[in-house]
Amino acid sequence: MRYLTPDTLASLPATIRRPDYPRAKLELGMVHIGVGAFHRCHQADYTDDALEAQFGPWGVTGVNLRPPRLTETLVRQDGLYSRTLREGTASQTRIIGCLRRSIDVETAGSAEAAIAAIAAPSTKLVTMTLTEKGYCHVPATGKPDRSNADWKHDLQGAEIPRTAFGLLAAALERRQIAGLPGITLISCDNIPANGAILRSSLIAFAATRPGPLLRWIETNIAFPSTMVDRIVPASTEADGETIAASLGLVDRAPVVGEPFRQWVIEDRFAAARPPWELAGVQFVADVRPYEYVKMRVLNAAQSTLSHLGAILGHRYSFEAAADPVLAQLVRRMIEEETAATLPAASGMELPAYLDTSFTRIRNPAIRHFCHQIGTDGSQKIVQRILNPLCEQRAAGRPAERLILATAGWIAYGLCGCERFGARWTPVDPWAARIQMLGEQLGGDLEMTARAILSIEAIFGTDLADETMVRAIAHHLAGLLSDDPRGYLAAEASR
Ligand code: CS2
Repeated sequence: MRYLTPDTLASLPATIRRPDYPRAKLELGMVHIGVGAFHRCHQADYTDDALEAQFGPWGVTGVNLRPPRLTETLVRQDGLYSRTLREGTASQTRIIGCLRRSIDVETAGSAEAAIAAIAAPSTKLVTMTLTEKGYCHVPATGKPDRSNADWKHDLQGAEIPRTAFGLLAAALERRQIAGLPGITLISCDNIPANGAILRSSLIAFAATRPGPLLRWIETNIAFPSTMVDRIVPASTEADGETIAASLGLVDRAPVVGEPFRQWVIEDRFAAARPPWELAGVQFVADVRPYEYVKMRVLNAAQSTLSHLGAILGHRYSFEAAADPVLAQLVRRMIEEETAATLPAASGMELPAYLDTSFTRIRNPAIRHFCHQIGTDGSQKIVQRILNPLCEQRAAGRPAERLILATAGWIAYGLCGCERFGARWTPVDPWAARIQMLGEQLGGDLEMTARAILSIEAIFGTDLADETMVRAIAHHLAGLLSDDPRGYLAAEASR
């Protein structure tokens, strides 16, 4: 079997687009931490467009602190991989070339190569996709979680860091000692004010180290916040096979996403950057309105459809979105409740943005498992569901459907309990706690709701009142009954 490599690039069918720039001359100017499917299909796709529009020193060094192992995939293909966009039966594939180097910290047994890449004089910025929980923050407050096990591990000065903070602190210290200029750190994760959260966690981490590092970071590093958007499920074996058939070669790191993409970045840089605006990236003074709308509409719809969808037996989010009961519930939640909490974001006005979001989630060519979206829900529901819920309640406006969506997440977690049928094993930092509460208290749903709502790291302090307890317990009884569909159908039309 032949594989995708620089040597086999020329043999690809003519319909496959290849990097249209002198890749061999591409210098390394950026590092990306967390090379997963989303990075490969989003930031790297934009960077290849920018390189084609205006060639410059913007090659990427990819760094993974944990699996997936790049040594088994991208390293063997010299960083080349295919990205395919699918909508219905249409599909379009290109080969991305900007990843010029890949480093696996775990496999290397040392972070030295990654530290050296970030500390290199030619490096101007570091982008990252760490997932929500990679920021080691308390979801409800955004503050660093000093009890986080990986964070504590890295504070000991571990050889192989488990968090981006261990790696960044070591690399930035090296820059500071060498008298090098500052750089820009760009979070590309779905957390509100992601630049501010990245900054606050990094500052808290650096504050524990002796010397001038903390002050150096404060004066030399820029942390623009960003809104990133493209639906990109984890690649599957079936994707690999279909793509191998269309390439006539095996690609060990294919990625499949939807055609839609958006990237909005706060215009605040410490050093040069790629001309991403030539690829359609929006540079704005304040990214907040864009991230609020995206997380409270698109992401909230995905999470609610996935939690409730899994309970109704749907496998994929496109199936859940095509279920009339769930679609009606989610539409009404956003139109009648969330909409009142949305700031004005240019080009993202309702109802058009909501319609587009539904069309995107319903794309049957994007097979996004409900359980993938349900993963780490405790880190997602705050910005997607709980913040608009708190705002609606504080303003004395309706919030019933946001409460139902909250109950949906809790019920999704309780489905892991023996008592409720052990239907699946939720993957979430809080899964064990919820499971324990469900097993111990599940005979009394009000007690269960009260105990779960008082987890402050998720719910803060505004949602643990008796009105919420009763409403959530009522929904749990319906969602965990023998007829959750009947329950939701009645709720949808109420
Ligand atoms: C999804 C997101 O898994 C999830 O949490 O909701 O990955 C979503 O597909 C992206 O944010 C879309 O931009």
